[in-house]
Amino acid sequence: MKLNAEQLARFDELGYVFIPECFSQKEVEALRQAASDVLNQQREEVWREKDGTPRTAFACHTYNEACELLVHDARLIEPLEQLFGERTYVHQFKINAKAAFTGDVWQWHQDFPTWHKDDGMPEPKAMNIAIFLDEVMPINGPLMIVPRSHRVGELESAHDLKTTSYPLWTPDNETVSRLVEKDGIIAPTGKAGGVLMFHANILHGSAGNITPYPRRIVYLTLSAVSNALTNPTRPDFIAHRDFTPVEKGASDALARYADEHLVSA
Ligand code: 6CS
Ligand code: FE
Repeated sequence: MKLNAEQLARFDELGYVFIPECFSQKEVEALRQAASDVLNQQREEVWREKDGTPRTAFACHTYNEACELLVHDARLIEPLEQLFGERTYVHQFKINAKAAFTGDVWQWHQDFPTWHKDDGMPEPKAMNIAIFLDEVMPINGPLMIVPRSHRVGELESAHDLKTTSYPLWTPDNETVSRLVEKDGIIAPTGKAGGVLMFHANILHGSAGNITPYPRRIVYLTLSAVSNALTNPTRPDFIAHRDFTPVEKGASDALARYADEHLVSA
């Protein structure tokens, strides 16, 4: 799947591309079952909120087949190859649970400072791709984005270790206010199966989820192969050390997996 001229222009201008209903309901259902299975496991790659509910499951593509198929999906790889003009490797893969009632905040941040400072990633030639596993609504902690903020470059940030159970480099409130005053905040919402691709320097965050509706999202981070990590300090299930280009699988691989494995409700 290639981005069209309008999507490319919007990405350049606003710093993100939203593709509603990119994955079919059958594919999403297979991924949702995979997510439930993964998030219930007790293992070091599954991080929890302060109250014990699962928050993030890292690297589950290494032990879950549906997640593995998603990593090789051309709908995710091709647009990034197009934007970077070269092939990509998998820097990170995770499921963020944002559980019903207890899903906690992600503070305002840019992704690149964390990759740069913690992993030694040289350039913002990497991007997060969000795949919605549940409907994202205005009320269940949608990802909020400050459009055009990718153009300001890497903001000064401090390591925030105390706000949530996840350490992150975050800019101060004055900086966030200044950017928001200029360009506002948007929150793409929509059905499960939607895909949101956003620039490594776009300012984003999300509020907690006190609704009964979970908001599970898969995040695949792909980086240009010329942009290999130089000094990773985080465990390899958070910042992968394999910089070989990711291969594209068959275009119907996930749909076929769903046909073979879906446990009907
Ligand atoms: O730790 C990381 O690498 C990832 N976590 C967040 C919330 N943003 C940056 C990055 O994708
Ligand atoms: Fe992020």
